[in-house]
Amino acid sequence: MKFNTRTIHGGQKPDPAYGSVMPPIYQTSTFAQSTPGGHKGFEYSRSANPTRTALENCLASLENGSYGLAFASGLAAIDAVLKLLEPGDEVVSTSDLYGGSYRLFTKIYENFGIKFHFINMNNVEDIEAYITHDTKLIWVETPTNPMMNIIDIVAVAKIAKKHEVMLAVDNTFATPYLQQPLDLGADIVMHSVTKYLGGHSDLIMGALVVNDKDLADRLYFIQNAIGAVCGPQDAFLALRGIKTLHLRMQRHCENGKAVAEYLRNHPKIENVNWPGFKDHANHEIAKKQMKGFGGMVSFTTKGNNYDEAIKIIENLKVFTLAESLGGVESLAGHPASMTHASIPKEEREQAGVVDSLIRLSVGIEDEADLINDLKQAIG
Ligand code: P1T
Repeated sequence: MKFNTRTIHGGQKPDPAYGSVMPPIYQTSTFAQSTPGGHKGFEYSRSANPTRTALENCLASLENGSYGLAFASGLAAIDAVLKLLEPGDEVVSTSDLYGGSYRLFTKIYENFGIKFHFINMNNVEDIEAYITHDTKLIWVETPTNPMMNIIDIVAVAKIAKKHEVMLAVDNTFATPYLQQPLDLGADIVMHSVTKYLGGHSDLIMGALVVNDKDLADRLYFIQNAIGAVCGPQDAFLALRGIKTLHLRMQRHCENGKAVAEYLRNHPKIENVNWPGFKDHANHEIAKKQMKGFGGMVSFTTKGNNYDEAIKIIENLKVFTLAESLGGVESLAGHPASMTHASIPKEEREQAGVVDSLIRLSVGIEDEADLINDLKQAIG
């Protein structure tokens, strides 16, 4: 089946009980057994729940993977990957990434003896300088949050294979509609389902998809042993959201382009970060590994003027000032004080997350309303 069909049917068939077309919300913690071990495939909802299983199979199908696992949040999914590691292990990660991922790495896992190297992966060869015999994981976010850098997944995968290091890709910004990291050589693809997959800003959820059976078994063990799973109601909402992923992403890409181009031509705007621009540092790689450039755009005000940035954010009317992204509605954020506040200022600014940076999650409203809103807000 083609991708657009799998968003609707992946992992789902009419429910055997009554033929319900949508997977029912199996709102139950446990399942009756006729004799110990005598059950119909489900025992206890932390271990597995039919609504969650339908979602996990759907996610695996969308990422061209074999095994999907759904978690209580994106960070819970990342946490499960890190639990594959042991004290003394090392991780090489992108330096420009979601602040919460950085916080989990440095404030939780460094205490457990894991060492992280945060590096600029624009030149993929630079990664090799940080790989030691203790390196177990390369963590890549692409496009990066919030600078929209693009990392060459095929090139990183080659390095990972050469050194027998696992490669995980946070595919939250791109979604499997635009980019399928497992096909490009990644071992694990991770999502904050909260964002484009859910698509309606009505749930918090994370996911992992892998191809390797042994890796899937280890992650399943962690998922069940730790218990940071999503509930059946949220699994249902995610399944419903995913059914329009392909349509929404088309419009996100169109509106993202229109907004990026508008901002770029505005005299009061300095830099606009969007991988669709021909002069974006890694535009060619984006073109190679993505089907489109997405709906995320970030920009700075002329002269890096912080007050001007705050004024714009406060003036916006159609864009809502809020954390998160990927919903049908347009959101604006101030990474330095919101999503990336947990990264020390100096490190943050080195990655480009300066105080005048504004991040937009361009929604699927009418393009003219979005442009007019920016026009009146920037003045
Ligand atoms: O919020 P949660 O579902 O736990 O997902 C964490 C996460 C992981 N990876 C990326 C790339 C993300 O953007 C996020 C969450 N990001 C935001 C809340 C944000 O506004 O950027």
